[in-house]
Amino acid sequence: MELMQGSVNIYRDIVKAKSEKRKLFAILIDPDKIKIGKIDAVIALAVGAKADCFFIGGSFIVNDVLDEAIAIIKASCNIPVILFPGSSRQLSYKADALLFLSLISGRNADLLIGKHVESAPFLKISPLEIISTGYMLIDGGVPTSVSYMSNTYPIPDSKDDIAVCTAIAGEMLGLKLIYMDAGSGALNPVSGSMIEAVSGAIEIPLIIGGGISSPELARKAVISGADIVVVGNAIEKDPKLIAELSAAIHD
Ligand code: 1GP
Repeated sequence: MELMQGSVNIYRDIVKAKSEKRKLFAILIDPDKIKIGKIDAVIALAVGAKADCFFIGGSFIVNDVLDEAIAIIKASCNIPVILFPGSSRQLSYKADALLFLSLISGRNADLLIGKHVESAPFLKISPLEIISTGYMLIDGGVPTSVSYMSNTYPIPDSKDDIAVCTAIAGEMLGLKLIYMDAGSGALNPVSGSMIEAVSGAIEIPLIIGGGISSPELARKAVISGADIVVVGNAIEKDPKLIAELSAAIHD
């Protein structure tokens, strides 16, 4: 059930999967957290479990290994690599696509449009597929790097109505994906009721991530309406979870 291997149009394939009610599994690799030597094992497990794509990035990359990590993945498999940048410096032409994130849950103008203006000329000439994405930070019960680094408050986890209106506004602005994120290592993932409310209010695909630490939580996210489920931390801790996560999301 893998997504778009060797594809040239990743967004088209995400929309197709949604229309066919196929749920997608994205493995998040944060080059700050994963040891380069461990990537091979994660790739082998991802291929075996038919993971759909790799997201690569982090809110605070200090190690200069983004290019290297992507090169290793590209040399080992056909699973698409999608940049999930925490800053405009996290750019690599070796990836297949880039989530062009606008932090629509926050009110930091730089992260709504400022950084986009700065990076636009480079992205325009890049070979990357650019996928505009409304990024919504949801309170996951612990302060997150994203919240601190972006200087924005997350949407309270009980405020489904604010999340719904934010996602609708993002869709009306022409964004192609909505990504609701409780933040890496969140105590509480985005609630089933919020996922259900938002997925029922928009037509564009919905990505859910943050604090999904077990196959049961991944399953809950897809049953509630997630189109793509992203898992990072739990896989860093125990890569062998990949097979079970994949089954929970795909079956
Ligand atoms: C964070 O959504 C991602 O931006 C994944 O979160 O690392 O908690 O799985 P975890």
